[in-house]
Amino acid sequence: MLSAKAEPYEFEFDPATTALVMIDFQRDFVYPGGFGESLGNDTSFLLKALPAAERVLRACRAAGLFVVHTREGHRADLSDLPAAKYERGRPKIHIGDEGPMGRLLVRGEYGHDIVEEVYPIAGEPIVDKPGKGAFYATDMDTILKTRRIRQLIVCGVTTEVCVQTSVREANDRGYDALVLEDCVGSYFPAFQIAALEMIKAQGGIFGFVGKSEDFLEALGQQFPDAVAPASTAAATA
Ligand code: TIU
Repeated sequence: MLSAKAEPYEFEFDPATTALVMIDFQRDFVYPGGFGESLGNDTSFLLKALPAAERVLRACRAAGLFVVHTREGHRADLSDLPAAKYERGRPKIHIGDEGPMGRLLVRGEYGHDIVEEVYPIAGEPIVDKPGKGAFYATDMDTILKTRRIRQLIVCGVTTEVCVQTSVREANDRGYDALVLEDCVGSYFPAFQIAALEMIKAQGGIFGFVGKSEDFLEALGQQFPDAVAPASTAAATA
């Protein structure tokens, strides 16, 4: 069992039963012209989470952790899009409308896919979800339980919407989740802080919050090569 510094107290995890969950690092959220911007948001805030999330992803891959990615989106015929979600926000362009990166939040479109920096590789399932939570109307729980996963390391966007909803769902299904504060992003700086506070309040009411450097330090106790800085790894390769 490894132990990472976290709040409200250290997060204990067994790499064999731990999965890295990368939530919705899609162009539609992190780049201008996508669904996020259609709601009036400044997408540049989300890109801040990407470098640390990429570092964690590479280290987890090198350490052999199970990695799962999620994407929020809908069928091309929008048959799984509730009217309430379609109308919400009264945006100028809706889910399913054509934008510069293809139809907004529609599966198979360029904007719906994951950004290159953290793009999934073979062996890393992608869970397509119609809602904000990673477990609602998906096979996420089946995928994790089949691998006997019990602890989750969570990166992704946005902190107070899909990340928090997914962590709440994970908590109710019996998982322990560690949210890495520098690997999650919000369009709203105040919500970033509040969302993380909520998770770790009341003794960790539905999860833990930590920093990527502390998680990587813990992982490095068992897999020193996996977390070696790029220059060291290149020098020893
Ligand atoms: N709008 C917003 O903050 N988030 C979403 O709509 N989806 C996700 O968080 N992925």
